[in-house]
Amino acid sequence: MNKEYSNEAKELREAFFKVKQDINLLKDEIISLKKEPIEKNNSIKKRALITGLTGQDGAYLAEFLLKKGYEVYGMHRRTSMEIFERIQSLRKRINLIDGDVTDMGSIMSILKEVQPEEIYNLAGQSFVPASWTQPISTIKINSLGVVNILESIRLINPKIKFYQASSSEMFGKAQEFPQTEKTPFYPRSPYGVSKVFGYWITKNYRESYGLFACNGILFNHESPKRGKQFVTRKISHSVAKIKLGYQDFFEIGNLDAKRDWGFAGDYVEAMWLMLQQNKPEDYVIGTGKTHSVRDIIDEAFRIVEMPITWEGKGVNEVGKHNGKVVVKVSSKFYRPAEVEHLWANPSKAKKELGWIPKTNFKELIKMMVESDLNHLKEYGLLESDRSRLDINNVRRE
Ligand code: F7E
Repeated sequence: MNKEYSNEAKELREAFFKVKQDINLLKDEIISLKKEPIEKNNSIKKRALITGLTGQDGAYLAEFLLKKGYEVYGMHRRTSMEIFERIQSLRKRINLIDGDVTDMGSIMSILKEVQPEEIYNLAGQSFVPASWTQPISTIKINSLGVVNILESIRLINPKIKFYQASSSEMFGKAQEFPQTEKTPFYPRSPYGVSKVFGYWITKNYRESYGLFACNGILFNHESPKRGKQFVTRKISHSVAKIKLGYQDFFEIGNLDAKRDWGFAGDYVEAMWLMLQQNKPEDYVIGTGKTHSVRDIIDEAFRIVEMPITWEGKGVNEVGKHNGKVVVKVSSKFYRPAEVEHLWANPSKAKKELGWIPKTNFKELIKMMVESDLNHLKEYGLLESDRSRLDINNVRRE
């Protein structure tokens, strides 16, 4: 069912879908404005600055803070191609500012201009495999970026509350199960190492200068807005493409890696709650349940009514539906050092923040697969997706 188009037809088709998408986004914006009036009791509007606004978490947090009545400022790095896909429907309600966490001067001017009460540092190089190919830039953004913001806060207004996006990747080769705020770190990638620095410098500025600075140690959190290179979205998108006949199979790495997977929309509330406490502290945020990559694949195919069976071992393992291969293991997705199992104990967050995740694993995978199916049905396979398929019709990421 692969559709072929002439170049002109392709351009027209893309333009048509773009207009259709813009109309739908406008509709969404109107619906969300009608449905979700800003919470009352906000006579004085709080001002929040989000770095990394254009990422998955930035989009959910901006939406959350707008509903709370905040004035939201979103910092984004100016690039030749601007990516505002995730915040399209909120764009008119957010103040966008050019800035870069690796450039302390730019942070200082933004703090002077915006005068935020709260800063959420979500900017980062977040794709773990890219941290082996670009370790230096990963460290510049994920480690030095944090100290640039903390220094700017210290020099300009030490009353600003600061949230640091710390990561369960810091536990890496986990030293105990499940992991709590007290579990020692053992990072397994330059990404994990860069996040350990971010964690400690945040804690250190809290202890050295009395800053209200918190680490949210977030376990994997996913959504339909997740980048397609991360395993959950890679699976939901591939399964939707297979179901609709755009692709025959997809390739995957370590099937047995286990993570504590939750919904990003639930996790941004925990970020906000941390900054509303009387005392700044660090919190583990996760669901308390783990599943393997294989579980996600089984569940995603079950949702589209294409149950699969597994055959073979290691790199020779395949997943089949009705005797046809739909998943192949490939060593090119293995990591130089793997994190085999992460499992959160979010008791402290539950007790002190009153935070509990609302979405379970099955609901999360269903939400992601259905979103990809609906998007593909409405817009077809976009050129940007097509170009990432190689001659074997396999996504290379
Ligand atoms: O991999 C395995 C892979 O890339 C999850 C980031 O948000 O969460 C995320 O990091 C697991 C790993 O996320 C493929 O080996 C198998 O064990 O979805 P991921 P991640 O590396 O856990 C943490 C908390 C962060 O902080 C990060 O910023 O899945 N896996 N096969 C695969 N992973 C990918 N990407 N692609 C595969 O084909």
